[in-house]
Amino acid sequence: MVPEAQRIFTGLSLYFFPNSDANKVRKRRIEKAKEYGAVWTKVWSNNVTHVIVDNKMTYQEVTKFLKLDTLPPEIIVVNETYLFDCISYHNLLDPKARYYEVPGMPTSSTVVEVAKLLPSELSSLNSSLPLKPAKNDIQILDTPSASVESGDVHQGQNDPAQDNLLSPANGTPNEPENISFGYNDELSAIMKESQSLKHIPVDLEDEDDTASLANSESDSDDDSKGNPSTKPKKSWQENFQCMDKHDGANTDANPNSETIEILQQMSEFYDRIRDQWRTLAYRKAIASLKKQSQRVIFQEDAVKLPFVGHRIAAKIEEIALTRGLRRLDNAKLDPHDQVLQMFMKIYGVGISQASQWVQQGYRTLKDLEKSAKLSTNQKIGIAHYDDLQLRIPRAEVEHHGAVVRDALRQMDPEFQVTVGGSYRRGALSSGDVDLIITRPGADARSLNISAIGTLVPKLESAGFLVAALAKTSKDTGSKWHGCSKLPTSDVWRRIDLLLVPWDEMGAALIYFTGNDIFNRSIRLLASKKGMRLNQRGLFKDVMRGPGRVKVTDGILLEGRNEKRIFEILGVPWRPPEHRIC
Ligand code: DCT
Ligand code: MG
Repeated sequence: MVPEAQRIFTGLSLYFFPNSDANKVRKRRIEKAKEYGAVWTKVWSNNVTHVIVDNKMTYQEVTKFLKLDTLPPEIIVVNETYLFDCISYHNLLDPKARYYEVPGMPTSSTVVEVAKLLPSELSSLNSSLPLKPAKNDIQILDTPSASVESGDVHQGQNDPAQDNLLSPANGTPNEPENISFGYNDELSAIMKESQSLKHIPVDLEDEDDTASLANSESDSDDDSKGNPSTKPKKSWQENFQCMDKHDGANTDANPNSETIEILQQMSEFYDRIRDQWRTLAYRKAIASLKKQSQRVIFQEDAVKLPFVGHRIAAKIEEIALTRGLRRLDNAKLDPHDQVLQMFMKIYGVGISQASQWVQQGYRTLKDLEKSAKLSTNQKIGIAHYDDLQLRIPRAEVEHHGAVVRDALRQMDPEFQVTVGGSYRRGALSSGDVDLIITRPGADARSLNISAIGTLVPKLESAGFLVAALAKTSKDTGSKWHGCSKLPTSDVWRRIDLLLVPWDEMGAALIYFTGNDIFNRSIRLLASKKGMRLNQRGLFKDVMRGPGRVKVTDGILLEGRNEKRIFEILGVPWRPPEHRIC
C-alpha cells in the first residue's frame, strides 16, 4: 500500500461493475484502488459507497443486475476513469463532473454541474487550452487610430476611459460580440475559423521565433521544460492500466482518446492549410498513440513512442495536462487546484512546474520562498507576485513608453518607439508594456548595440528598469524582457523591448500588435495563398524539405510597410482596434 498520507480512498467501499477481477485490467484497477486505501466489496451491501462502472456499461445494466429500480442516492456512481483521475491528482475529485458520468444515469449531472458554475467558469468549459492565459481586451477606443503607421504612436493621450480601469482588473472579458467589425473579406472568414479553433494548440508561430523563445527562460510557457530531469514522474503510471483492452481501432476505448481527438483536429487543421508535413507527422503520431493501452501524459513518455517527436510529445503533454486541469476546474473540490492556479500565475511558471511544487507539498508562495529551489526569475515573480497580476492602466503604459522613448531620443533623435500589444489595439489596460523600437535604416546588430548595450544600462541606473528576466539576441532582431517602474510608483510592471530592423517594421507591427488569434488568422491567410508571413516579412516561394525543414526563406515580398502586407494578401487594412478576435 502507498504511505498512509497518500491513501485518498481510505474509508471507501468500492463495488465494481462487473464486480470481478477476472478481467486483467479491472483486476489491476481494483488492486490499485486498494493500494490507495479502498476496500473492495465483493458482495452488494449497504456499506458500498461507490459503484465503479466499466466504461462500456450503462446505469440500467447495473440496476438490472442488482434487481433495483435505482441505486440509493447516497451511493456514488462513477465510471472507471474516476479512480484514475483521483490518483492522478492525489485527491477525491467531484464525482458529479460529467467526465465521470455513467450512461443512462437518472438525473443529468451535467445540467446540475453546469448550473452550478459561474459565468466565468462556463466560458472556460467552452474554451479549453487557451494559447496563453486569458486576455482581457476589455474595451476598444471609440475611434480607430487610422493614422497608426510604423513610427511613433502617441495614442489616446486624452484617454476618455480611464475611469473604467477597474473592470479589466476584475477580469470580466467584454470582447466585441461581432469580431467581423463589418468586414466581409477572406480575413474575417479566417478570423472566425481561427476563433473557433483557438483551443487547438497549433503552431503558426514562426519557427525562428519559437526557437528564440525556447531559449529564453521567461517566455516559455513552462520553465521546467528546460529542466526535464525535474519533471514530475508518477510511479503508478507505468503499471496502472486503467482501461479495458482494446484493439486499437476504437478511439472511445482508448485511454488517450481525448488527446487523440485534439491531435486529430490539429492534423485536420494543418491539412486545411496544406501543411503536408505536419499533417503527416500528426497522423503518424495519432496512429502510434492509438496503439497505447496506457494513458500517455508526460512528454518524456510520449517521445518514446514511434513517430512521436519532441514537439508533438510536448503537445501531448500540454493536452493531457490541460485537459486534466479542466477537470479540476469543473470539480472545484480540490484544494490543490487553487494552489496550482496560484503557482501558475507566477511569472514564467507553467503547469509542470506548478504541479511539481504541489506534489512536493508546497502550498503557499511563502513555502516556495522558504524551501523550494527557485530560479532567479521565479524569485522575482514571487516577490512581485501581486504587482505582476495587476493590469496596467492605459495612461501608465503610455508613460512607460515615453520614458523609453525619451531615453532613446537623447541617444539619437531618430529612434522610434511604438507601443504595441493590447495597447495598440486600444485596450484600456494591458498585461504588460510591449515596446517596438526601431530607427530609420537600422539593422538588428546596430539596434542591439545601441538599445540593449546602452539603453538598458542607462535605464537600469535611472531606476526605471528594475529587473532583467530574459534576453534574446538574434541576427533578425532582439528582445529584452524585464520589469520597469515609474519614479512615482512602487508597482513593478512587465515590459518587453522589441528591437526591430527598419526593413521589418511592418511585419513586426502586425506580429507585436496581435492579438494572438488575429496573428494566427493572417498567417493562415498568407499560407492559403502560398505565402508565408512571420514577424520579419511576407515571403513567397518558401521551400521546405523532408521533415518540414525550411530549405529557403523564400522571396521577400514586403517587410517594411504594414498596409502593403495587407494589400498583397488581398484584404483591406484593418486598424489595430479591429484586430481583436
Ligand atoms: N502574440 C502572439 N501569439 C501569442 C502571444 C502573443 O502572436 N501566443 C503576439 C500578439 C500580441 C503580442 O504578441 C504581445 O503579446 P502579449 O503582450 O502577450 O499580449 P497582448 O495582446 O499585448 O495582451 P496583454 O494585455 O495581456 O499584454
Ligand atoms: Mg502585451
